Amino acid sequence: MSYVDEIYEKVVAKNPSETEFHQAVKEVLDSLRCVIDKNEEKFRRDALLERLTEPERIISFRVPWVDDKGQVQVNKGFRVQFSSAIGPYKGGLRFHPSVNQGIIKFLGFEQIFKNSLTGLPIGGGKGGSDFDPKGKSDREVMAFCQSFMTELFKYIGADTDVPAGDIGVGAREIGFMYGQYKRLKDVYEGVLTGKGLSYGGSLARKQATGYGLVYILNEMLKDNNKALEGQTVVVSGSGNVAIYAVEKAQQFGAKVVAMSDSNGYIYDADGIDLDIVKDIKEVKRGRIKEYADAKPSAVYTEGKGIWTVKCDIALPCATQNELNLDDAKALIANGCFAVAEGANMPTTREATDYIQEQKILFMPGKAANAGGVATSALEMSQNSQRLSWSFEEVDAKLHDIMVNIYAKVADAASRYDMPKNYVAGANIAGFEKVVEAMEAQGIV
Ligand code: NDP
Ligand code: 2IT
Repeated sequence: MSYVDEIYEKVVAKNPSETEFHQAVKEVLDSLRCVIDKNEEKFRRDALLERLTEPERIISFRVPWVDDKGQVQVNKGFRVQFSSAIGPYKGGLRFHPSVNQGIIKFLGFEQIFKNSLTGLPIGGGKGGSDFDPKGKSDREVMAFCQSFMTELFKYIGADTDVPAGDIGVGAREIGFMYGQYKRLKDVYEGVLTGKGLSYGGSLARKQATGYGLVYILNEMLKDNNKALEGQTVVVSGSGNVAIYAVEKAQQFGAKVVAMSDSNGYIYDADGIDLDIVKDIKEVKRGRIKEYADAKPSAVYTEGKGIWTVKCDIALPCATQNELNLDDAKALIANGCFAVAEGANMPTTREATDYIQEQKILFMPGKAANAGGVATSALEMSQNSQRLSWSFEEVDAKLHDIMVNIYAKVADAASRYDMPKNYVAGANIAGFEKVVEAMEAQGIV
């Protein structure tokens, strides 16, 4: 059996029921086959893939907190410190009821290659909790965040592990966690990114993932003799990534006609009015349904189904496995010619394979959404320098980083005779730097 197949079997056997982790590992290993096979004996002797797929450390802990009725609640907390080969562990925290160890491991594993692609010195990590911030009061969210950090602070630090936001973790949660870290450790350091601007945050971090997604999409389109201007775009989700993807796509002259949340989706033939969405989501913490009350041209549909909306370009920006094979077929039947992943692994493996077979342009999340973590790394640099750069400076750096990622991904795909296979290109290019660093540092 080939080394790659052997490792995939081992990963499944050793981590039963962690299906998202299996899925992420399989996709990466399938792409790396051509690289590993060339040097199989050496990689096998060095147990390179065993080391790459086993996190350096997993911390899992109890998070007790008191709700507004005086009832004690208990959640699970996690931090997976996956790889420090190229820098301190870096990756977000996700607060969502679906969170379990397998989901955090898939996200941490993806983060290793994504962070490598940014070209910046950051390793891979991820964390979170099955806590659901939805419907909780600010006091309850604060109580939870303080309890979560009371355990997590022991394992993180500006040069060790630097968490940030992800689903359910935005400026409010980062603020509460930062306050508690500072209180416990008595140091004012850049231990989290995505901070508020008044206490060490970076301009453009809030926009970075969505803007970066559109910057790399634009590169991919240009390289394939297409343009974003005048295209009809569908964006799933209506959180941080989705909102700023819509904003930048509109700035490039695209027309965005649909967005969603976990309850349903809105279709607005006149094009989404983003100020209304921002007010509903960023100010009122409301539901996307409310958009149709505010905008007469919009129709709200309950449930999944956003991918049945006719578009040229699809940007899944909500969550993993939200775009399945039927969705991919519906998109392509409607003339969609490009998909770029704002979320982490939003496209199922079957859907990804189908999209690639149909020769539709496809940019995988670990390249397409890397602008968020890249700008987090820029926030770390500013914190170390005790300086703040202007919005334009950070945005220009983000733009350059995304252009570079596109070039690296396209180049790796071509070098291995798979031109335009950006899935393979991203996995190979991300892997190359990590493996070089691992080999240089010996058996650790
Ligand atoms: P937010 O919490 O701001 O928004 C998440 C959005 O996705 C909401 O509209 C939410 O709807 C929807 N959503 C979440 N879970 C589900 C689900 N199970 N089914 C359907 N819809 C769902 O998160 P972000 O925008 O930060 O993150 C979105 C994606 O982007 C995630 O995959 C994340 O890992 C990825 N990402 C985020 C980065 C960042 O910088 N924030 C960086 C790179 C990737 P509802 O409100 O109804 O739950
Ligand atoms: O998935 C991701 O890259 C993020 N949630 C952002 C991580 C970060 O450290 O900014």
